[in-house]
Amino acid sequence: MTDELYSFVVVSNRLPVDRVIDESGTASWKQSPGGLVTALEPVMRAADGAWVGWAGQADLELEPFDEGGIRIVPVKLSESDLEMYYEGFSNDTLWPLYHDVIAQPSYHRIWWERYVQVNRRFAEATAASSAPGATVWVQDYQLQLVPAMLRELRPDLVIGFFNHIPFPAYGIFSQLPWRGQIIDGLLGADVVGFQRVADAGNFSRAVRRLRGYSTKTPYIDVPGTDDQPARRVIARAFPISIDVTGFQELAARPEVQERAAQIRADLGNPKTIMLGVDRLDYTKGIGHRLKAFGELLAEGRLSVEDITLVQVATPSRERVESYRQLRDEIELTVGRINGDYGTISHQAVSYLHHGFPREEMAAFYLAADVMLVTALRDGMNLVAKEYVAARGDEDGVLILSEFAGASDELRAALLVNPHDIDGLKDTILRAIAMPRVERRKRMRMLRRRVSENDVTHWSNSFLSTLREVKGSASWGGSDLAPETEWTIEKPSP
Ligand code: GDG
Repeated sequence: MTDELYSFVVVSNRLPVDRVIDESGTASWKQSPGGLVTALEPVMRAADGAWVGWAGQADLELEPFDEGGIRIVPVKLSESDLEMYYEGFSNDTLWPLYHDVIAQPSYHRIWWERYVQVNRRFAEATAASSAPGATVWVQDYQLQLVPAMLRELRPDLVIGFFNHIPFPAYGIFSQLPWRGQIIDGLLGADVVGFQRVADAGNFSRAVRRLRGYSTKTPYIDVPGTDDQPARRVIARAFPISIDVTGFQELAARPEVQERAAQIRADLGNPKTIMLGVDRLDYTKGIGHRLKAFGELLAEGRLSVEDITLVQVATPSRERVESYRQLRDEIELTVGRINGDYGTISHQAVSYLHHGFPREEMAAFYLAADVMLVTALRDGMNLVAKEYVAARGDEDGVLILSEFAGASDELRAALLVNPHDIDGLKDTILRAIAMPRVERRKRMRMLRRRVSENDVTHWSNSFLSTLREVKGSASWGGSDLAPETEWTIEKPSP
């Protein structure tokens, strides 16, 4: 534990650094290139910031250290913490539940108990690192109890929480045996941020149904108790984004452009390259897009001579049973499609089950004529935004699921319901045949939208809302206009 205190503290399950061990066995740290770090780095430097989280390796006991100008405060997780708190409750209970029960959530009391214990450990590490009156920003569904635990330990702190995944409708959320505790945990924050307006609405409804507190968008009034004064919590949407400039610059590099041309040549210069980039997760609708593509080949509406689907499926949560099953299903389907329709010179699906450097990802985006994002449920989907940011040539067609948060902003994409396989097939054909003029028009609109809201805008917007809370005389005194910046059009039926 650290004795040093910080005025801005970010808390997330995973630290933004990876431990790398060189050939001589010496360990060092490498910053992982996530959008969150990019966005928060300037704030971290300016505000004397620390980051609390797990270092990515079980049973590793580490003292706080500095890396890349950020104070890193590691929280130890044992092998059994990982099984019960992380793979269990976070990824096999909350993840499927919050993604509308696409897979069956498992409810185990023993997992819940460990989730409570580990959340307390994070809260204690954060309390011990935070200066008086510090601002703390807790990230994501693994740590939903931290805000209330932290408030109890340190009522002086200003606490924000951001949920990166959807927040489900009450009919689904109410399945959770510990639903009331989760709501109380989140209400410990001053600002609870969500990806979509609908998620914030679902949360407020759950608060009304479970606790009966009065809500008036975006406010929730939490009554006082013997120990704590009444408070006003803000629950609203702050749609996350990417480091747009960074991505644009990456994609504009000559070597990345050359690599994109090389990818096209290596695939045999097909007329159309279609691309999917996802963690291998059942929420991403990879099976649905393979089904649509396979049927189009079977019906002769597409031919492997003309089109290749490149599917990057980054390995993910491989110790969770449902993910192992998914991998088997996807790989069986890919094998069948390639076996049925491939030729010696043309593969139907180029399936890549590994991660790539960012440069290679950018080259994939540049090479792709059609980008397929067919998530069945997705908090935001940053891949859609990265594709748009990469396309400085104002070309390429984005097919985007209306069930991804990104569809609220990226209205100029071809929006699809991935469950409607016939609709998806027709949309794929429409994308392939789309004239250059329409492609350019749509891509320009998409690029404008993505540029307006980059990840720095997202973090500034969240943090300025938190600052208003901090600055207001009473907790209920914020005069923030409800949903001003993020009023978003409703998806079409
Ligand atoms: C969660 C929510 C929300 C993927 N493969 C490689 C690679 N990636 C990068 C992508 C993108 C990121 O990972 C994936 O982000 P997504 O948003 O698409 O999805 P989740 O991982 O499920 O993220 C999601 C997000 O949190 C943020 O709030 O949008 O809804 O589920 O940046 O490019 N990057 C590299 N190699 C790979 O092989 N370098």
